[in-house]
Amino acid sequence: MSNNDHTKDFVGGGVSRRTFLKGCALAAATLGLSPDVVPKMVEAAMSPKRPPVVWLHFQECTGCSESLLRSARPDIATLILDLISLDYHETLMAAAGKQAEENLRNAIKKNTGKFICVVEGGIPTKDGGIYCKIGGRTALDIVTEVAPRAKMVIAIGTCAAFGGVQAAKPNPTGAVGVQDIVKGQTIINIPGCPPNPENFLATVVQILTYGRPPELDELGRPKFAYGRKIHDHCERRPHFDEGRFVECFGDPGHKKGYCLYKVGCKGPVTYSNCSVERFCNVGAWPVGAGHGCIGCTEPGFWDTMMPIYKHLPGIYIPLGGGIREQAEKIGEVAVGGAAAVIAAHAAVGVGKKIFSSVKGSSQKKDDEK
Ligand code: FSX
Ligand code: SF4
Ligand code: F3S
Repeated sequence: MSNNDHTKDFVGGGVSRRTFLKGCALAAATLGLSPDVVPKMVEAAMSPKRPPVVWLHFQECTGCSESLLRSARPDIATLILDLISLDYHETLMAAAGKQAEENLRNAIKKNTGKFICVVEGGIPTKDGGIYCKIGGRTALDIVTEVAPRAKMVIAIGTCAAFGGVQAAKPNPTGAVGVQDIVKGQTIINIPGCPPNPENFLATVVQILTYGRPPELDELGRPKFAYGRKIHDHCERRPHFDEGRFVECFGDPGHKKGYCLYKVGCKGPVTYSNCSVERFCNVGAWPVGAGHGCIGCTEPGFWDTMMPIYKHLPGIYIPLGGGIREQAEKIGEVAVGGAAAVIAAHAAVGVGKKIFSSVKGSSQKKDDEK
C-alpha cells in the first residue's frame, strides 16, 4: 500500500465529517479531555497530510488487528485507516512476497523520522531470534532496523509491550517486548490481550492533534487508559465492599452479579479502563460477562496472575459492615510462585504497586478511602 486511498479499498473506505466528529468526540472522552478540544481534533484528523504508518507483525495471534477491525462506535477501523496512511500491514495489504518487502523498504526510505511504527506481537531473542521470520529475516532484525527510523513506536497488545503469552514461563523462544530491544526511541505501550481499540484510536488522535504521545506511566502506557485500576470503577464493587462474593461459578451469588474476587478476579491489581470504556459498543467486558479480570494489561500476567481462578494472596477483603479480614491463604505453591514473579517485577512502577497490594498495604489503603 502506498497511500490512504489504497487502504480505503480494504475497509470500504471514506468517512464523513460527521463520523470524524463522532470519532474525535469519542477520543476526547477516552483521553479525559474537554469537548472544547474536539474541533481542533477534527481539523487535525481531516488534514490531507496523513501520517505514514508501518505496521509490523511478530509473535502473536493477530487478535489486536482483529479487535481493531471488528470494532464499532463509530467504526473505529475505518476511522483509523482514514486518519493514517497505512503503508505496510502484513495481514491487510494486497501485496505479498518481494513486492511486500519492497513496500516496506520504500516506506522507511521515503519517511525516515516521520512514520509511526506500530508493532503487534512479541519478539523472540533466543538462538539469534530464529523463531519468528518474515521474508527470511528475523523479527529481531526487522524491528531493530525499522523502529529506530520511525518518529515513534506504538506497541499494540501485551505481546508487543511486554512479550505476552509466548514470554510466559519457560519462555522457550526468549520472547520480549519492543522496549526491551529498541532503546532511545519513544515507545507507547497499549497493552491488553487484545487491547481496547478505543485506546489505540485515542492515542492516534492525540498524536495527530498535538504531535506528541499522551502522558505515559512508568511502563510506557498512556495514563488516560491505564491510570486507574479495574476495581476502582467496577459495577460489582458495591458487592465487594459489602462482602458479597461469588463462591463458585453458577452459584446463587454468581446469578445475582456478586463480586468475582474469590473466583480469581485480578481487578484489584490491574490497571486499565475496561470497566469504563467496555468493548464492542454493547457495554461488554469480561467482568460484566461473569468472568474475573485475568489482568491482561499487566506485564508478565500469564505468570503473575495465575492461577486464573484463585485470588492473589494478602489482598484485604471486606466482610461487610466495615470489618476487614485478610483473604484466606491460597495454596503455598501458588502463593510462592505468584509472590516470586511479582517480586521480580517490583523494580518497575506498577510491579511495585502489585507487590505492595499483595503485601496488603496499598490495597488496604485504597479500600479504606
Ligand atoms: Fe498478543 Fe495481539 Fe494477545 Fe493476541 O495480535 S496481546 S496474543 S489476544 O492479539 O499480540
Ligand atoms: Fe469487580 Fe473484580 Fe473488583 Fe470484584 S474484585 S469489584 S469483580 S474488579
Ligand atoms: Fe483484560 Fe481484565 Fe480488561 S482481563 S480486557 S484487563 S477486564
